[in-house]
Amino acid sequence: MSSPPAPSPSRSLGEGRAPPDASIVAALAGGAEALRALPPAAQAFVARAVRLCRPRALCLCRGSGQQQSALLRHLRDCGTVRDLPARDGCWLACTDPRDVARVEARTVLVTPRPEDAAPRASPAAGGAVAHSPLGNWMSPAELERAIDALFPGCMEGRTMYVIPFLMGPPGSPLARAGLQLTDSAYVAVSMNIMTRVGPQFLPSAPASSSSSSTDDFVRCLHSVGRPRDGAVPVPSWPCDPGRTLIAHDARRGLIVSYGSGYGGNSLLGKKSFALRVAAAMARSQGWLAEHMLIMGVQDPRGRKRYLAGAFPSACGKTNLAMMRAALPGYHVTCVGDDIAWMRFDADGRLRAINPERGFFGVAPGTSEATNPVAMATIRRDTLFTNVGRTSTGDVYWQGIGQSLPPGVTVTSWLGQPWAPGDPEPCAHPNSRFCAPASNCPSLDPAWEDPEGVPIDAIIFGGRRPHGVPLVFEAFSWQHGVFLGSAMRSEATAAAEHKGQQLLHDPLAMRPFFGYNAGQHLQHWLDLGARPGARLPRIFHVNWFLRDQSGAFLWPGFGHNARVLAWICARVGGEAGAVASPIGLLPPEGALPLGGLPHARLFPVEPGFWRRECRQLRAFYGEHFGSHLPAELWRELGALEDRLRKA
Ligand code: SAT
Ligand code: MN
Repeated sequence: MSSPPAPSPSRSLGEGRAPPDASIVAALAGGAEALRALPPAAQAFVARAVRLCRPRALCLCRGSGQQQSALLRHLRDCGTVRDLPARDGCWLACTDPRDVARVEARTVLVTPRPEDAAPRASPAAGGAVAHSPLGNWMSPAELERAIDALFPGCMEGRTMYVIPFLMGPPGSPLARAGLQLTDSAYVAVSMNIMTRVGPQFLPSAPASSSSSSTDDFVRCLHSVGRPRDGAVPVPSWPCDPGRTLIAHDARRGLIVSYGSGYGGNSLLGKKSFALRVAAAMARSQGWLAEHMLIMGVQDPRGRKRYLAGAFPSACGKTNLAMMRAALPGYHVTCVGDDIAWMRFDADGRLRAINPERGFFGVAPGTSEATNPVAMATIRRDTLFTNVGRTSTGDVYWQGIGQSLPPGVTVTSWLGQPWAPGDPEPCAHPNSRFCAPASNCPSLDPAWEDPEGVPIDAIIFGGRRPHGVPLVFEAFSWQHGVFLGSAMRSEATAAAEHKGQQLLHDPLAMRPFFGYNAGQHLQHWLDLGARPGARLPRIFHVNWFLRDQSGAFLWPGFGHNARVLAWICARVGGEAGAVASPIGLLPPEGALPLGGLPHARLFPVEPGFWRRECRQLRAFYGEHFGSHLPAELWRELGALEDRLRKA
């Protein structure tokens, strides 16, 4: 008789409360101290990960400024970051050029059945992985196999950073804890900017003895990886791009990421937890986790409204959230620029928190003209990645809006000498700044209110060069959800896609859905049907209309305040609207257009919209099929009817 197979090293990575093999951990440099500070369930997770990944040492992250400085000095000594003497407390990291953006093709949701992950994720016969535009699926057994192939010994010779963190303001009913283990000090430093870090944020005991292991904190295991052939062409930025995997098992509250140290692939509090896993939690707990900015708009009479806005990555969410209104008497404040967690309160109002504590914004194009508030936010204590560096120790990128002083030279993100006019940009198109929210001069006073801010309007938008008006309002919540489901935008540099293709991006969540996108839309519809819900109005905006020569029609940026003013007036019942087949439009003269003809900014061309309907019908059919809520098929049919009569 053959002996039973040895237990897989990954088996039950996320489960169990008792710390097994605590002695292994305690034997590591820093191990005993790291363990003692953590509740038993967290100790168990660390111990299992240590046994699997075999790091040389453990370092517990406490969220202190002192530790942050020590980590940055360590990163400097490793050549991962350089200081930027022109800016207080600022640093520049340059990555392996193969590790520069989210890797959507290798990002998966782990569920027993493929249809729980994405509407049309159908694996090839007997397969354990399936790809679809609305999400990729992996079976739990395949995840175990992948962990066994990727993680054993992956941290050998490295330190494992133990990062307890909180998403959301302390004390908020919406805040949730996580524990990320990573072998990247860069990730530890970034997490300390983007989230609230410290062992005090981990719940000390599970809510009840019957609670599952997902109730206390989300377990996040991350390694930059170790290529099989041992080749690390950029020793200061180890990664394993050929085998990258970012896997989410929301049922187990487990996120496993291997091979990339960049952005959303590795800062697991952000897209992985705050969007994908949180969306799955939100579905069962009756709230929403969405890819949305949150902003306050105060009008000249001092009345304040809060808006949430969903736009695909790199469509100007940060610019909008930090806008300086170019409209007299209006004042805009920022609650968050990327993610909103929202729930209805006892009075039926939708309230939103920003689960993050920092901004991870696109650098190129950020300037005093486009986003002066961001420029102020990144003056100090900011970690830049993949931007250019000047000989005076400052940052530089395309569209920074400042010419180089005489004699000042630039080194590109690739470490090459660079001069204005060179064909390649000095900063990678997806280069980023990572800055604490507290640096932001327009930060809303209520940004850390545990109850969240009351949301009066929801805005959907994308980059649409033609056909889609500057702003229009949905007829109803259902119609608004339909508008969200129908969102499309030009591809951006935030992921690996190439070219100027128009991508369908429902709710701006396409790469971030945490469960079947059809069920996510159904969850929106269900929340809207809740008795007593005082629903926000829903709008669609498009700042990106172009004329025949390809130039933008609308000045955008601070001038978008004119559109926000109309939205706030609609919310307050003070502005009229004109019905059209696609929704409610501002009447001519309702918002100042700076001399631009109304008809060009508010095109409602039946031919364009009929084409749009045909493409949407094809997209719905091909990618949602029977998983699309019946209400949304009905909304599409109703739009087609209205256009027929137009
Ligand atoms: O790299 S991130 O996913 O964090 C940024 C983005 O895509 O918006
Ligand atoms: Mn984003």
